Amino acid sequence: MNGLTPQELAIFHRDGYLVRRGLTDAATCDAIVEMAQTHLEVNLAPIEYEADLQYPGAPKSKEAPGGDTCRRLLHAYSRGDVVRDWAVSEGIKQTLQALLDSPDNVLSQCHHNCIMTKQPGYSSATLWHQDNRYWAFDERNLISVWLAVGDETTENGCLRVIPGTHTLDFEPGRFDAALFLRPDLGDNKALIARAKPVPLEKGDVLFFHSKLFHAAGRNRSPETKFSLVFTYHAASNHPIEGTRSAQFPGIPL
Ligand SMILES: O=C(O)CCC(=O)C(=O)O
Repeated sequence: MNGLTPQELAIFHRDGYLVRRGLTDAATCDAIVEMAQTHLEVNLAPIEYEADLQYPGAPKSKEAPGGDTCRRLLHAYSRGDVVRDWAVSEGIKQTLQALLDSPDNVLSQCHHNCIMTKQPGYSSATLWHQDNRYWAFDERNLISVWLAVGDETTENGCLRVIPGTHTLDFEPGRFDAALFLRPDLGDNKALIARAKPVPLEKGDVLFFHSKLFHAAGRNRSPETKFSLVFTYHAASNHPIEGTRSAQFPGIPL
């Protein structure tokens, strides 16, 4: 039940992502939401604020209206047993063994490792990017794992992906200074026209390749959208010493 079919494996290699529907039970999702809400209420650090990043739609500063809106609760792995148990659970472990074609895999505490808290009102949009644009490993072959602890729709800002882009390499001129795809270029417009939303239901888990281009809109619903996100890599794919990717030890699965 935790393993993958050959068809699912082929879809991941073709598209760069795979959704496993209902991989996580509702009680676990509810417990993660409850924990995240408590941590939000008491501003339990470390937190990344919308105003820190200045993505489109973010408050102009910490002092502006909505300036204290949390974008992500960081260091999710350290926030509670329910999160830790999920991150190393059999369903995650076995799926990654198949997708990475590796028996031994590791959770990176340095990247993602967060609970996204996309809030109504002051949440921002995330432009088109690859997750590994600032990461430093022997190989650009990592997988981000995104648990929908509630339903994710285009209205509340679910992820959008451009299928198959994990296999492409682009010249630096396609990107802006922050390594987002420049939306003004014709070639980028054609690529972005192929994008698909990835709506998720509570308990669904999205696995996506670190080179897959993805983006997301703002939350236009009245409720906060919480998502738990971790990044994993094969034990044989090492972070480069001295970089942010090697700042904290990996957690073996
Ligand atoms: O939910 C979003 O805005 C997208 C987040 C994202 O893609 C990221 O943090 O890498």
